[in-house]
Amino acid sequence: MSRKFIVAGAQLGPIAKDEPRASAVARMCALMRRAHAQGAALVVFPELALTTFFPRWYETEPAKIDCWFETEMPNADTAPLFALARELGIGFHLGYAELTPEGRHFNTAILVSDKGEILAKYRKIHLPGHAENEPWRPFQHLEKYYFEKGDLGFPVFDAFGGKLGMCICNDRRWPETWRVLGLGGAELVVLGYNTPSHYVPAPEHDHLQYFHNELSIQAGCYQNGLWAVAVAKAGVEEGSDLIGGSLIVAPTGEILARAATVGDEVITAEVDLDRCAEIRANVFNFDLHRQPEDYAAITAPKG
Ligand code: CDT
Repeated sequence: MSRKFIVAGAQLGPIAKDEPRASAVARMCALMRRAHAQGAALVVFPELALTTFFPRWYETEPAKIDCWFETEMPNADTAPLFALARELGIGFHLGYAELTPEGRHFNTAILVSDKGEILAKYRKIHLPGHAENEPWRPFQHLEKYYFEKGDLGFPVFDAFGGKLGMCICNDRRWPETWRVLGLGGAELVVLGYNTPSHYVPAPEHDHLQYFHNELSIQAGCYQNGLWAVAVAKAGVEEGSDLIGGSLIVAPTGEILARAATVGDEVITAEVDLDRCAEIRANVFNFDLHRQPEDYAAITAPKG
């Protein structure tokens, strides 16, 4: 049976601080229609796709924090996305801020089937930035303040005729993320990102932000023989410039599609999950060539 299908990345341009979720969802529905018109079976949206990237501001009042979070999914604001997925018969991946009934806060992503059912959930493990307000910065990156570390590991799910994994933004820079997903058998990894082009602690790397994005994703795909769709929230959002360049990468590490703008844009490519074997049966045949007994330092305690 052929395991080929078209995937889409639905890049979002900036979302203003006062932009209602209904407006962001309407933009996503328009992108979903475009992806479907291009034959996509699955469309991938960015990290924290329903709101502006709020960790750039320090806030202490619980109500002013929790207003960025979703307490249920789907909910009144996101229902149109689920309904459209059902109507068109297209799956999607969505990043959002999750507030659980126990009051826990996570940076979360879900995978939704072409019938509008939630198939899988991932909670971001590598939370970048800092845990305390640092007023000297031109903008904050307070993910360690707003979110708990994800508690679901890096699971791999049966979906879309293959094995799918998820990660979120900063996770993509870590080879461990890709290797754990690869060891779990992932054939396609989907992820969203919000990456400022200005890296405050090391501005000498600003011109490398996009290079590091591609470098990490291409290496993750090649070294584990899997596909990836990586999708940005891009453009100048509340004065903070976010890189674009959403991309679709093959198991060979080749980029098959790349966004050309920093606005709302759909990219597509045909994915053939059977092509994972080109790498997995050869140079990265884990059974033949991997030597885990020599890698103990990777999982040793910190410090
Ligand atoms: N959202 C997110 O994880 N962004 C980080 C920014 C760099 S660390 C401050 C990233 O890895 O792209």
